Amino acid sequence: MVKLVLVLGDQLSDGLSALSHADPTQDVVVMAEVASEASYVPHHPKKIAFTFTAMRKFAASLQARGWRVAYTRLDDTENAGSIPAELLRRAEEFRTDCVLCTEPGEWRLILALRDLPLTLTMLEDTRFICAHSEFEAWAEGRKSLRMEYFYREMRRKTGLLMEGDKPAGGKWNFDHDNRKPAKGDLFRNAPPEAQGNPVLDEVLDLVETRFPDNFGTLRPLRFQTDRAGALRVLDHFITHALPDFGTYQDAMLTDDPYLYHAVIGLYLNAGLLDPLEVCARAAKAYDNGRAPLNSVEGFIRQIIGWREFMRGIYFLEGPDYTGRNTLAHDRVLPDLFWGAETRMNCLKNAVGQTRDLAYAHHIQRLMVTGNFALLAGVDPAHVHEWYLAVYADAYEWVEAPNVIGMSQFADGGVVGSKPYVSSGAYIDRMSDYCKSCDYRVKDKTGPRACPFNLLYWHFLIRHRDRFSQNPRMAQMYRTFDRMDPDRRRTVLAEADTFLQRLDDGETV
Ligand code: FAD
Ligand code: DLZ
Ligand code: SF4
Repeated sequence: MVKLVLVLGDQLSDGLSALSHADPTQDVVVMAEVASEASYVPHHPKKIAFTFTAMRKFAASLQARGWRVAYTRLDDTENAGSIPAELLRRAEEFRTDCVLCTEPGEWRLILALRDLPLTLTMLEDTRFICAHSEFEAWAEGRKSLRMEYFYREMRRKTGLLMEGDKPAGGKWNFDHDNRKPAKGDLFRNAPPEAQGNPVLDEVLDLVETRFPDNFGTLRPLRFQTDRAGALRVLDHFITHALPDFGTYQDAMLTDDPYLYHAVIGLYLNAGLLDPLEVCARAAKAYDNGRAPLNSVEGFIRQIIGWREFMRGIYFLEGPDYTGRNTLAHDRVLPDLFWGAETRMNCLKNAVGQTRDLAYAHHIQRLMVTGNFALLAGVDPAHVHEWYLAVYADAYEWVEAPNVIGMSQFADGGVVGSKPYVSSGAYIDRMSDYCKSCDYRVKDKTGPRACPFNLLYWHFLIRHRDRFSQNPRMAQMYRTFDRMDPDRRRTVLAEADTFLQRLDDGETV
């Protein structure tokens, strides 16, 4: 019997397990642009346009290689509106009840597919280095799951940067050499931008018409939308940015959104690049003396370490993970996240860049927007929805552990051993934001005190019972306790006032 081979918008890989297990001479690939996927969160228009364009091009490349592809466009009149409904429609059309798919990256869709009244074979997603069973075996019996130990296993497994059974350079992790601030450099080479193409132009018009109110600037869209383009971005990164990636990976600059970052997350997650090929290219640059170990190790750790670890956590923790709220935070996400005016220059920049590019790098996500949401006590479900919507690389399997876990500590410490919080001093050290801000980062109290300075103490004191015994946080509590009592009262009272103004919708 003919099989329907489902290929989702983030499964655009020639080596996809569902495709490898199908027969191009008789099976039918099903791909569908559907309202349910395009609107379960208000995705950034660039993300929708990237996804649809890449889907259309991938479908064309499959057809060129002899596959029969049943492709549904968003505006097709018979579009059934969701992936399960499209499968049912195609099952009737092709008189079959057999569906072959690769496991989707979201519980939501996995559960919906399992509910279908069709015979479904769901194959493992082999585009990842660590299978679910392997992660479960690694996690079994451990008191806490720490990325660093998992990462070492992945180094051993892949042989990347290994000299026999020892790590290259004698250490697993070279972060000690990293984390320097960066200076503006007019000659820094940004990732190659794609020019328009007819497929993209058509999709841009569609997205403009169908999603006029979504947060984010649609045009110009300069992302690559096929594998050849994604490979060009990778080449560019390896040659021009990788050598400095490690040193400046935590730096933030107003006029340079990309710095030395690869800007490949969206291509990796959509399936246009393969994580092992990316890491092999970086390792080769080290072997050839073209990039130093601190950068190459740091980069490879992000991919075989953090990326795989986050996926492992998402599937290990189960479908309720996104609803966790250990710190019982319940503030509504402030409007400034959706572009409302703010006097905080760091947030204005990180959110503005996100609106324009559907991109922000890790430290902007973690230490600016994430840090602020956590310090202000925003409901992690709102924060999760925002991140899932606004970044072109956002899919729940990787976004949720980063947001619910790493950034908001809403999972109570599954991902990280302590919350990522900081006062304004960290942002000042790593960026050029503070010097153009209405607030003064050196002011701890008073009318122009940096809100991060106030909220930092407010957060720690709100959660004293939970965190004061944490050995990595005890010093912060000692610092607070050594402050003059009047000053302590003032800091907390000013933080309360700030939060009240935030809740009242004032421009803060
Ligand atoms: P680079 O800095 O050049 O890093 C190279 C690659 O390493 C990335 O493309 C990515 O594949 C991987 N990587 C780096 N850090 C992580 C990490 N913490 N988790 C998983 N992979 C990582 N990444 C996503 O892919 N999708 C998300 O939705 C997402 N949401 C995030 C939300 C928050 C609050 C935080 C703190 C981080 C999030 N990240 C997410 C991780 C990271 O910020 C992005 O992967 C990275 O910014 C993508 O840009 P880049 O390709 O230039 O990355
Ligand atoms: C992100 C996205 C969007 C915007 N639209 C579609 C779509 O119309 N059809 C589709 O197959 N996939 C889309 N995707 C990617 C899916 O949301 C993604 O496959 C699931 O969330 C699982 O990770
Ligand atoms: Fe952000 Fe505070 Fe610096 Fe302003 S002073 S940019 S609010 S950290």
